[in-house]
Amino acid sequence: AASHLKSRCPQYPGSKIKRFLVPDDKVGWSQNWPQYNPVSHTDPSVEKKPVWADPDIGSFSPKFNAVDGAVDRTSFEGSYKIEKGKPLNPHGRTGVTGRGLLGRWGPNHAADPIVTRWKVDAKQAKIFHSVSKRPILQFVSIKRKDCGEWAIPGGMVDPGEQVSLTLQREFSEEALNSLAVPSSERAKISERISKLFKSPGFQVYKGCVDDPRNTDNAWMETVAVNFHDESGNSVSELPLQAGDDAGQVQWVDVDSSFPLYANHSHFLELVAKEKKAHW
Ligand code: RP5
Ligand code: MG
Ligand code: MG
Repeated sequence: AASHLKSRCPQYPGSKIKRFLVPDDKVGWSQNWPQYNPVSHTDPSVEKKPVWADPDIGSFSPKFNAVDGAVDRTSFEGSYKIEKGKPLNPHGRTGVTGRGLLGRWGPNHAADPIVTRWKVDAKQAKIFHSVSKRPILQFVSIKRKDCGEWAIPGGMVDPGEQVSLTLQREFSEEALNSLAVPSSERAKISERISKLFKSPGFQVYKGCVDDPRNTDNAWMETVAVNFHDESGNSVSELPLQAGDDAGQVQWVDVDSSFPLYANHSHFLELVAKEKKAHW
């Protein structure tokens, strides 16, 4: 249940909706709970049928647990159940039904680029943490406009898009503001950035995200990949500029005490472990 806390945040984001309270021992669908009376909620932004959203169930029956045309409706966590035509969140009850702010019924696939470098002093020497005695990593973090929380600059995988492209595109849009530069210069940014993103990277996590937007019938899943600038002369030299759904962007020390959106801290912990860095 530790990975299903933000999915049960009392107040549903961007609304006045209060989730039906789900205690830890009633999260699992296998727990019989006749009193469960979740609130149905689909945000107006989703109801007005934007291109990124599914229609309502009834008029529409997608192929769940399958790649449905260009939309990947498979889950990284195995086959999910369908009840009365609606998919059930593999991590259990959330206190809200419908899609809330999410466009897809079932899994909503995202990608999270974790771009890191070592924290160094004026002489380019690694800085070690006074308590853990380990070198400190820094990662590119954005402040989300929707909730004001610091986060990895991730975003949704477009229908049919390769995850490797989503990682690079979302990083460029949110941390380098590529959408605001003329297309001629955009090519230059993507050239510099694609070098780092062409390296295989370290796949940190693949699975459900404990996102506050999750509902009983719609949830976030992600592939989080670490791209590390070991020498500090690749991305470290690019000027960061917040764009799209990012309000601010900066290099942030990787540290367990820094609060992050959803369960992004967990992804950074895995990066720190792998790099034997301070956490
Ligand atoms: C999180 O939401 C993912 O981990 C990813 O960082 C992000 C994708 O959604 P948007 O940034 O497009 O809202 O669950
Ligand atoms: Mg984005
Ligand atoms: Mg985003």
